[in-house]
Amino acid sequence: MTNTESILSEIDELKQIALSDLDKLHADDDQLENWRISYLGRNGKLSSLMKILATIPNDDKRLVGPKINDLKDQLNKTFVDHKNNINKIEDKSGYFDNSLPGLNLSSGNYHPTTLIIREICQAFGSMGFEILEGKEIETEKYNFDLLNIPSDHPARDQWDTIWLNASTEGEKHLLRTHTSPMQARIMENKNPPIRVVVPGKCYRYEATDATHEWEFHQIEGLAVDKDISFSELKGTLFEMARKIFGSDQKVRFRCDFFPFVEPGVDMSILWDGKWIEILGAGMVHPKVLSGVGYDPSEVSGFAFGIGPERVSMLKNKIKDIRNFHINDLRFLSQFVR
Ligand code: FA5
Repeated sequence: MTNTESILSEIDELKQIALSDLDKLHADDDQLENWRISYLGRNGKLSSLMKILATIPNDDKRLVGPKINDLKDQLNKTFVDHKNNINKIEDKSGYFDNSLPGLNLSSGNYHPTTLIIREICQAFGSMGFEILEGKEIETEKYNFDLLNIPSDHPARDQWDTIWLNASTEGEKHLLRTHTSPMQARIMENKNPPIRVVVPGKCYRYEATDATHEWEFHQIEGLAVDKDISFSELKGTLFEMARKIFGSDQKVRFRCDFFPFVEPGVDMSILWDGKWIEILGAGMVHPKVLSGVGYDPSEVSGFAFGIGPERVSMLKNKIKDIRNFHINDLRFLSQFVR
């Protein structure tokens, strides 16, 4: 083999070895720099080839010289690309460092309102109540009229209402001010015996403060059957309070007024030495029963409406109901279940 043939084959060999060596390097560290010095440095392998170039005939130099220059350009470019690639993406395909710590995956939690609604519904579920949901947009008829709240009744003033522009066939629509409209809707579609709870959102056009939101939840309850008495109302709500707050929980019933029940009560629980009201309730008014086609002399029932956010505030020592809506993870992430 002539000197020229030997240098040409050395160029090919060097190219293969250099590229294969570079391909094995996956981190931008000393090894890369060592590769560069070893092949492209002043005393590197490419420089040695240049020195041999001086020893071959001039005619052959024209053939061999450009080949060495091409190799130099190719190695330089491949080196820069390889280094950039390592820096740009941490894609170390084929390379995995088992000793690296794992990535922390963050997972979401249920919202505290969802948690308390589930807990309360579960308490009633264990007493034989089924769970239904209703519509947030209601008609005047179901939100007020069928609940014995006529348009001139002062009780309508209690619920400053968010009326909607949409009206079909003369019916006025609103964002429901309570979940009680579901009482009439359920009784219209079912025959007794009925035992049902209805969780859902309500809206009232009112200023917010630490215990009032304009958008909040209620859980409506309704039981209708032959011979349902007030003592069953008390027993059911007392049992719910014990399931939610503990077996020695004390409760208090006081007279209250809601046009759709007679008699009406509110229930408070003894919490931190104070009586705190958590719900309104009563025996379903005979006018409500007859309004949906039931015979009040045949069936009777009780109904109640609980504010789950208020229950959660007591259980979890939450000072301001507005925390439920401000979407602050420092608050929300405390309710992991
Ligand atoms: C009612 O809304 C009746 N529909 C409840 C009822 C149902 C009575 C069936 C009789 C029979 P009241 O306005 O008191 O009643 O609300 C019931 C509960 O909802 C309150 O005890 C409270 O826990 C919650 N609540 C009422 N207004 C708000 C508000 N603005 N923000 C947060 N919670 C509220």
